[in-house]
Amino acid sequence: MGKILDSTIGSDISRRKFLALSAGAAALAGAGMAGCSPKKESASTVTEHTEPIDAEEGATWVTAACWHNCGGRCLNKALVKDGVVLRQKTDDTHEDSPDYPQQRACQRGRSQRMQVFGADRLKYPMKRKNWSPEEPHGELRGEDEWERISWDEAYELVATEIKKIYDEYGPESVFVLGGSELPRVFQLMGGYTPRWGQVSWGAWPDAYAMIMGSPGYSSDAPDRLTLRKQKLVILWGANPANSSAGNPTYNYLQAKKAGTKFVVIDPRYNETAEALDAQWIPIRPSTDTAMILGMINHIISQGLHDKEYLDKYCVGFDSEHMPSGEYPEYTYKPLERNEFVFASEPADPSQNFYDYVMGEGAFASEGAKTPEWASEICGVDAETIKQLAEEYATTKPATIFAGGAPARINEGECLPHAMLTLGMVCGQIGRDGASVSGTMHNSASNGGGALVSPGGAGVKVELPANPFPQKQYALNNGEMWNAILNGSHTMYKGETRDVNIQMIYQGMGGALNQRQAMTQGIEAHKKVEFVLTMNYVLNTSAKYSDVVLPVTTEWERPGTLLTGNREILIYGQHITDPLYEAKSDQEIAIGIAEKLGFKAEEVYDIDETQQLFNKLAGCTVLGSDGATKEPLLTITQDDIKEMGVTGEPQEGKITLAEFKDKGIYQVERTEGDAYTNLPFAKFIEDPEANPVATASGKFEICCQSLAGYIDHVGFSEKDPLPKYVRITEGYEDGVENDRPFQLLTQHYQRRSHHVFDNVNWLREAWPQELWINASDAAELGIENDDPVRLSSPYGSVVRPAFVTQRIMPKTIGLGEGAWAELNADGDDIAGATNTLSSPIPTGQGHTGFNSNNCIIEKYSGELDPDCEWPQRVIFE
Ligand SMILES: Nc1nc2c(c(=O)[nH]1)N[C@H]1C(S)=C(S)[C@@H](COP(=O)(O)OP(=O)(O)OC[C@H]3O[C@@H](n4cnc5c(=O)[nH]c(N)nc54)[C@H](O)[C@@H]3O)O[C@H]1N2
Ligand SMILES: Nc1nc2c(c(=O)[nH]1)N[C@H]1C(S)=C(S)[C@@H](COP(=O)(O)OP(=O)(O)OC[C@H]3O[C@@H](n4cnc5c(=O)[nH]c(N)nc54)[C@H](O)[C@@H]3O)O[C@H]1N2
Ligand code: SF4
Ligand SMILES: [Mo]
Repeated sequence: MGKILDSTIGSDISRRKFLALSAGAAALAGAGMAGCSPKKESASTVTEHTEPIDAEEGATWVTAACWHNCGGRCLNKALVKDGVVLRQKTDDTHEDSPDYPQQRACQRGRSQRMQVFGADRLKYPMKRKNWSPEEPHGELRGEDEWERISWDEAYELVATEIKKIYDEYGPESVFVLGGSELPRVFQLMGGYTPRWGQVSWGAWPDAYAMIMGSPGYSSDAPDRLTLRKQKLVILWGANPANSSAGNPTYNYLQAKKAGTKFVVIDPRYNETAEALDAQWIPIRPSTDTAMILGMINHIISQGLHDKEYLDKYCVGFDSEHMPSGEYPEYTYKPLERNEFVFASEPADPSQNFYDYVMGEGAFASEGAKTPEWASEICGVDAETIKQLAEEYATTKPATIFAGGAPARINEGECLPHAMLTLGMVCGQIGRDGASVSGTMHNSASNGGGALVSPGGAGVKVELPANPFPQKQYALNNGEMWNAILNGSHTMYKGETRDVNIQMIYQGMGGALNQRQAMTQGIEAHKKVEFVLTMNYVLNTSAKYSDVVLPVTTEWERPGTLLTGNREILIYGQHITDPLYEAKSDQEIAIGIAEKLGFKAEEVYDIDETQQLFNKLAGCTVLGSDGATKEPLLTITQDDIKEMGVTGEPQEGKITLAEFKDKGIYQVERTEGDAYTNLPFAKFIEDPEANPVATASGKFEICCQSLAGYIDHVGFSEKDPLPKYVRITEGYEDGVENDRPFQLLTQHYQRRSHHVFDNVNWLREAWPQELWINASDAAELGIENDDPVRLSSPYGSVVRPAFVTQRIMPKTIGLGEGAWAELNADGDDIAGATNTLSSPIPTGQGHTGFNSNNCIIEKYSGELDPDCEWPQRVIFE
């Protein structure tokens, strides 16, 4: 303890505060750590305190931000005394009811204090011992020791290095993996190379936009009250109980109580299927398109398709209704590629969907896409395919909610296309709230736009535009490591460009751990001249850097407004002053800019408190007419004075004091109110007057613009029709290449991606285990909890097996986001899924994380539980 205290002298936190803080942490640890005794280095072992502390006297409850990209948005409160958090709780601002629910936090939010006050917080600016601008010794990244440096030294070093790289190699040599603050300085310096590509929704975004003429791939879904009127809901590779904590599963339960039947199609009997007691249809990963085509074939064979709907609202179903090539002005432009020209040729009538799926006309030799044909590929028996097909075609309204996962595959565009086509064939899109969409994450169970929103920060500095902003100049996720190692990347089809990346910057995010092919990424990190990371923990990106700058968490900043759930806005407040020497990203950006000769005002013209005020003053809520935006907050001259900002008093629905006190504004919903979301209702009512923004003005089963776009991007090809294609690293490849196990990298309760993976409470509660089917385990002699090794051409992980019937045979499930930990044999004993994934650029530039063929074997070594591993504590 003495050592820890010594090292905090001169830092921002006082001795008294640190003692209390440690006591709080110890008490918390005692409450939560049963069964897992962390080693000395752990956050939770600072136990020395001699006097009992009446911790709660004079403490107050403050709304504590939970700011992660976790698919939820909930109210967390912290009991704070002198900047020390004693306890946490969640929403008790009003009585809970299904219509007006509390916004209750998950286990991660409730463990947040273990992250913010963890012993492994980055405390000081630091550099790698063997790194200097003259001799970088890149080969030692990830292995070298760390040296504490002062902020002034850090700014000087970073600025000198940046200047050198801009002078020697030019702005394009600076690669920004993510993070929004320092890039402002890079813009002042002449620009930088960005990264691009969809990781979350797989192939949904561009495919949906071009097929449906709407950007609402996630929000074009019934709101939670309309949901209760859906008679059938198919959760297709969606697991909101895991991946949308908060209220979505509760909302689904209300629908179930109202009579909705739920079906879950997933290689795993997932937690949502369990909670809803849904019909579970296990399926082979990445073969869903085959199942969908089998369903459609059966629906048409039975005469259950909605011919009238198809004729009126869609193009491409049969030879009579093909796209004409005469397009109205194209309205939706997702592409950032202005030079791209859309197809203007009429489609060949022989290439229609009916003939394809029924095996007729030009497709006679390919054969019909019958349920039996589908069953061979997807592993679902033909009878089940027929049963679901008939049920979906005849139960109205019925909605399909897809997760991102089934489309998070290589060449993935046919999946959303086929699923949307299934909806069209049954007339199930746009009637009575029914829809087909990738409605996961924040919008799971509750479609529609935000009802309450924050204002803008009001930063008015006009930065010079980055001359390399477009996809052509950015490095795609699937190509970036290769581009660094080999000096070239794809601009668009047939056109590559040379690049010479010499600096990697990672602000918010952790691409090294969270993008494909981490082992290749590590090589790329070792190759360049300089790697800089800003974070509050030593995540994988920080570990492989030269200079690491410690940032504050949201709890140490002036406050923040949190969005995501359409009905609520959360006001997270200042909980504690910056811990140790941490600074905000903005402060750091300014510090570096000043060393480069810029003025602070050239980066930000107003400070973070003023930015917060502007966001508060600009908060709006949608009026009861569902159209007019009204100011949310009443702000007085005294409020302005108290915040020490400039602004004008204003009138709104609630006072700033009330918002601060509750920490949340929640729009009350009633049956039939103006906040009801009925996707495409206007188009269905009058398609001529309200065309959708596709090339043809209708829903496109034959979508030339999507095919043309994919072709233009240049990574893979897509037919204008939704066809089953054998994908790279899919089921068929696995069988053929003797890597027959398909890896699913599900989003896991222990973490929000790689955030929280350092929290021992969560490690203990949710082990990083590898799901394997009991029949496969028996064949390989693997028993529950046995350590096993899973390998691909890119790497290998070792983890304990969870032997279960809850996963499809020849499928492995492993939660994504563990912090990679490579041992001397090169095995990643933490089980980061991107140790195994391959760098494959594909489709619209998305990432096929779930196309990953592996082999599995029993592991002979020992493996301690990861909740007993030492934390990454650099300085005490
Ligand atoms: N194999 C596989 N890989 C996947 C996925 C998958 O399904 N399978 N899913 C993908 C998906 S959908 C996503 S969205 C990505 C997410 O991956 P990332 O984009 O890397 O995001 P997070 O894991 O949320 O990491 C956020 C990081 O930012 C840091 N941070 C938080 N706040 C701040 C701040 O204010 N300033 C700074 N400087 N740092 C901050 C946190 O400590 C953390 O290290 O992962 C993808 N990776
Ligand atoms: N706890 C937690 N929640 C999160 C996140 C997190 O990291 N942790 N991340 C958030 C973010 S940024 C995102 S993008 C979302 C992601 O949300 P999702 O993409 O919906 O989540 P996943 O867990 O990847 O997959 C959902 C289900 O799909 C199944 N699945 C996988 N492949 C296939 C397939 O080929 N076919 C079928 N039918 N099913 C398949 C998986 O077994 C899983 O049960 O989650 C958000 N929520
Ligand atoms: S779901 Fe997300 S926002 Fe809600 S408590 Fe959990 S981690 Fe925090
Ligand atoms: Mo995501």
